[in-house]
Amino acid sequence: MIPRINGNVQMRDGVICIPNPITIRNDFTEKAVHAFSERAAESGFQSETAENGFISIVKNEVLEKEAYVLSIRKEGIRVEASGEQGVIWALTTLQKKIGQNGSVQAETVTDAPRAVHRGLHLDVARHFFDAGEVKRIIEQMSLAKMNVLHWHLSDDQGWRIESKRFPKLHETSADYYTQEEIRDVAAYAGERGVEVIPEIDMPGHTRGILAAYPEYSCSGKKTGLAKAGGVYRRILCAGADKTYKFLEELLDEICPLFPSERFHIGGDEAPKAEWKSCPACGAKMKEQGITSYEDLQGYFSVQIAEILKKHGKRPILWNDSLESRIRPKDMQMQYWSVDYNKPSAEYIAQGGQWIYSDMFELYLDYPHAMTSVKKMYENQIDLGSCAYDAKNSPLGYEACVWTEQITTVEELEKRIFPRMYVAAELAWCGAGDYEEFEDRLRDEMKETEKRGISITPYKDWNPEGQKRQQEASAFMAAMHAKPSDEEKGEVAESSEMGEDFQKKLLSRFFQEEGKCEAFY
Ligand code: TNX
Repeated sequence: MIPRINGNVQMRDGVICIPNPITIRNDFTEKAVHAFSERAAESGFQSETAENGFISIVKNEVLEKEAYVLSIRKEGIRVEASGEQGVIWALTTLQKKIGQNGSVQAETVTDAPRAVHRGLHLDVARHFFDAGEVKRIIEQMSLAKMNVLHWHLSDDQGWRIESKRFPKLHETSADYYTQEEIRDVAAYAGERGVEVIPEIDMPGHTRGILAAYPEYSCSGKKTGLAKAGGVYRRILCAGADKTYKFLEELLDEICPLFPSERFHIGGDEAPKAEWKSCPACGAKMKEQGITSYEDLQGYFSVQIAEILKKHGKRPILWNDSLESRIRPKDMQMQYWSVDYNKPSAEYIAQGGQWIYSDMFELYLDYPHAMTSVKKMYENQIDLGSCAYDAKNSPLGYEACVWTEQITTVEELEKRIFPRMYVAAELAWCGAGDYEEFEDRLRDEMKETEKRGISITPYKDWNPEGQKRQQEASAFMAAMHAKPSDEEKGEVAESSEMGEDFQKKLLSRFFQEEGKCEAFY
């Protein structure tokens, strides 16, 4: 089973046959047992509520937020938890333990996660995956006790939310979720213990917005959706008041679709070239006494955070945003890039809340040649110059799947499975012996395949030698392909596109021992 129980299992005598129908006494809301009933039905078990249920689910306020005690005995099964997520994880454990023949070993399981944030980031902007496909992934996450889907819903290549207020947004991008679908996905996730955090990336990565409403860039000039990955110059204008008014109306419409109390506002890779020659940005800086373009981005983020606050939400930002001294007070930071290590180190040392998504360790768009199962599992959270200890350790792990190069759901699933389960294990119980973990992972993947999910076959989990070199180089070349003539002027002057950068990146991936100086 993945993840391993992070507590203890006390074996008892006997094997218990699960009755059909399963009767449940439940102290919580219907939501807490809904996924259980659906999954049970798939294996031919009916379930119904009853005062003297075979399964009794009781509130135990003493337990930590997601912790549970599952006690399986002849007389019946007892689940104790303080919150709904604890109930969901207990019932998930139970379901995974029930064998083909509907029986389960008598035992008592005490379990709780080590990290509060156990996430998957899914980019549906570069390539779109429909609501049903997203739900399938959410179900696999829940079975691995992961609790956050970070849904990257807009980027240079597309905007994916129906907007009644600004319909050109979804009309321009063609592939999008209706508001009803979004509510449905968030509710489905909620029943599975998964919080859905939307990301509207800004002020950079916004051609999805600007292709529909170019008036919110500095030049106001027409632009199209990006056709390839990369970093683009065209970004939102941080000087014009009308940009903020637009974003306020837009967020007022979007925020209520998501029950989460967090909202990711991106903030990564925002080239400042256009701001530098924009009179409105210049005037805003003067008015606010701002002296750097990084701080102007900080000012922008603070304005957005104020809008979120009205909706009871706090912002998450990629760690690029820490280059600014002006920051939303209640933010959380998501660490992906070592390029911003100095401010990240300071932020972490000061006790700022953060999520670990190091691109060298947790990027699932990268092939196994770069991020193998074993390498992920053996990750030690080494941020080079960022010293941290238990007191300011991350909220948890989030594996990221970006989709510039991923066009079909089969490819998407192969990138995610089994590696998402490595992140789930690290976040729930931490690493132990790799061989032992790998055995469990192989069993787990058999179950995942039975559910019709595409997985990367075992032989490709940890590529070695020539094959590894080739696979990694091919991916890098595709990722950093030269822009088309049409797009050339739109691409940011960034070292990240150059061959030197690719070489540096690859050398970091192929560095088996120690760290590559260039990056720390
Ligand atoms: C960097 S990670 C990005 C994304 C790309 C990803 C590709 C981050 C905050 N920005 O825009 O998709 O690399 O791996």
